[in-house]
Amino acid sequence: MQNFEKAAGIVPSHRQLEWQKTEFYAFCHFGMNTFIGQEWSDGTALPANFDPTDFDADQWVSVIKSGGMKGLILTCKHHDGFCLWPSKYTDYSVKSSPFMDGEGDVVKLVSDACRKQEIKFGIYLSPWDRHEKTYGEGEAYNEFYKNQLRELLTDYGDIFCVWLDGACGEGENGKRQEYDWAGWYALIRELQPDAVISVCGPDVRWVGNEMGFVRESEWSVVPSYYAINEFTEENSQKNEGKKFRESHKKMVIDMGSRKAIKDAENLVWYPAEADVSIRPGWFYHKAEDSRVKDFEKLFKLYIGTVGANCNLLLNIPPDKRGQITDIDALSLDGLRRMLGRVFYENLSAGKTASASSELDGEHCADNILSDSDELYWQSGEGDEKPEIVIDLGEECECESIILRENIATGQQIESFEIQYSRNGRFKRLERSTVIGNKRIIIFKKPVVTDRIKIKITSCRTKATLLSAEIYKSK
Ligand code: FUL
Repeated sequence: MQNFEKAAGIVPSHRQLEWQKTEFYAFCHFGMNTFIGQEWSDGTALPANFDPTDFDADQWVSVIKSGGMKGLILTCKHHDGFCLWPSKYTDYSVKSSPFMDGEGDVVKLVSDACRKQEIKFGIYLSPWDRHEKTYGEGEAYNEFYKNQLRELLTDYGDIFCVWLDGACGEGENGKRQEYDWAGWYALIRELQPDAVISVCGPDVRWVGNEMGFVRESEWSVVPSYYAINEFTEENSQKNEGKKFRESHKKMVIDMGSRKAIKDAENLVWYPAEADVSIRPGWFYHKAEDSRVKDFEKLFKLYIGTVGANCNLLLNIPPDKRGQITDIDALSLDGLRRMLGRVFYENLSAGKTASASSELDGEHCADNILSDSDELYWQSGEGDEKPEIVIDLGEECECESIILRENIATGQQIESFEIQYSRNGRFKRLERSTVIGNKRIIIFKKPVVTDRIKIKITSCRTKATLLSAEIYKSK
């Protein structure tokens, strides 16, 4: 069996599948840096600095929900080591700060707000810790880190993601800490078996840059050496500074094509996530209030990530009050409205579809137009270039299409075309590569037609589609 056939048989775990459905969720960088105007403070800033004047976690979650996001990941501890919860294992935390007279617990307040407003909650716990004195001492730090993980994974309800950052700015002459990744993973699996372990972890792949640049063909099945932490760490941030956030030069562009995986010994399901900040920095800085990405930029970012088989983790940093500013909130609200306008009317809902082949009656073409997340179409044996035609019943103006593969049974489609019928013949409208969880294509020009064809020009061992939606904007 060739590797591309093996790749076609690799499927996501249950936790990866659930994570993939989350699609678009928020990062909240909040902590010591928020108050002292830095991105990477060195762990010496006094806890007295941490003093939000009007903290309101419910407001964070309302704003995040208004942008259409389905989860929130909080920087419970960033590189400076300052903890947003009263950890028993250090005094460098909220309990030594003026916040709620040392009685506050930001992790509790935020996780409660997420649960109340029904979005998922995840944690970021920086492996690199510039405050903790055991950092660099091997076992002692690994135990300290485990203890902190245990606190966060037992006291705050269900956690959907543990985000392990590969960044370290110690440099060659700095402290060197060998992380006990395997021990940490085992603990995460034991305490929160449904949580994905992202970035320096086995479940979710960092796309490779912080600017939302996504490969044209983002494969979720890749050689297993991309899931080794050294690979991620090597490409992660090593110095404080914005240059890193604006570059994608070091990225491996072809990770998953037939050619790229040809000689790989092992293949894994390792889907991509893009982390991007709504502002130039990850933490809030007043001076960047005028540089918040507007809704049109966010829209492009959304289409370019979520619409290219890559989940989007958008950072919205709360300010010194402990709230998300109106500027960021306005952009998010604008994004949701724009999505509502562009994908206004699903012209294919309730219509019919036919295919060049169907595996059997349970995998019929009409399934792609149903609302169900279980029903999907699968091509028949031996059909190497399957086609599926959606009959809209009447001439309509079509502006975009959203396609989803049934990734629960693997990622198969390598390339496809969208065609439209004109005077009884099909003409090519768009060409694209992989689909995966979602491919969104906004047509270069709207077309008036009564039939749209999805022509799969290359697939691995079969083709599946979970859904196809054809839209007209408002
Ligand atoms: C990077 C960190 O160094 C940044 O400060 C930020 O937390 C980003 C999400 O990851 O590696």
